[in-house]
Amino acid sequence: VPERILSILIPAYNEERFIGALLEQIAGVPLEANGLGREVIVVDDGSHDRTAEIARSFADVRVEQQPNQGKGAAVRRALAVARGELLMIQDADLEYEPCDYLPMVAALDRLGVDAVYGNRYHAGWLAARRPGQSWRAYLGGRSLSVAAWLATGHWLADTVTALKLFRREALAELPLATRGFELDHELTARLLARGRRIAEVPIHYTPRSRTEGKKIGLRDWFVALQTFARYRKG
Ligand SMILES: Nc1nc2c(ncn2[C@@H]2O[C@H](COP(=O)(O)OP(=O)(O)O)[C@@H](O)[C@H]2O)c(=O)[nH]1
Ligand SMILES: [Mg+2]
Repeated sequence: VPERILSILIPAYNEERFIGALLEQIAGVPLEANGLGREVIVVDDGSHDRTAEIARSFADVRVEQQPNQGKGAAVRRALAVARGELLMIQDADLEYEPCDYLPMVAALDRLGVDAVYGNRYHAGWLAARRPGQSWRAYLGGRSLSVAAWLATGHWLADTVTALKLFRREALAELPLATRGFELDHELTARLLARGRRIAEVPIHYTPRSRTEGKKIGLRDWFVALQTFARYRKG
């Protein structure tokens, strides 16, 4: 059986504080021992810091650079060059952890679904807000689950999670159009409209604050609503 490759796609914008530690953590994930090949792609989206330089110091990491166009554009650049049949989107800022890759791949295979999303909200509703997570981020994300459900008819506990795993064939057919944070929601809406199945698996999450560099905001919440509505029919 030819070994499957897991492509890890990392959009990075001014992440010099985190990118090195992230790439070291990825190197420590025993993918090969679990029958997977690996490909790591960092798309430096016009950073003004040492993000690209640090990423390039890792021998097995492919680094693409482009002028700043948004997270979605960086993810799409990575998708365009990725060779794997399994595609994992991983943020560069260590809010999400590589130790969750193998459980997500296992769920993809066990359930036979087209995508697995990392679910941060697995402690039940009362305990669901994560330590250190702002009410704004928490309620923003959870309300977008309701919006996505209204638009698509499918319930995802954590639709705005950034740790997402896809089978290549499910993504390959999508005529993607967005370039910002809303690419996540375009993917979700278009996949569900095509009858693709998305499962959720509990993951680790360590939120970071605006002062630590979080960039998503209220405007993105409105854009998310629009995006679910716009692509709900595919
Ligand atoms: N390519 C690109 N990536 C970005 C941009 N802004 C943020 N990112 C990356 O997208 C990921 C998520 O950004 P972040 O600000 O942490 O958003 P949040 O955690 O979803 O609130 C991180 O890996 C960032 O480096 C941007 O303008 N362009
Ligand atoms: Mg983040």
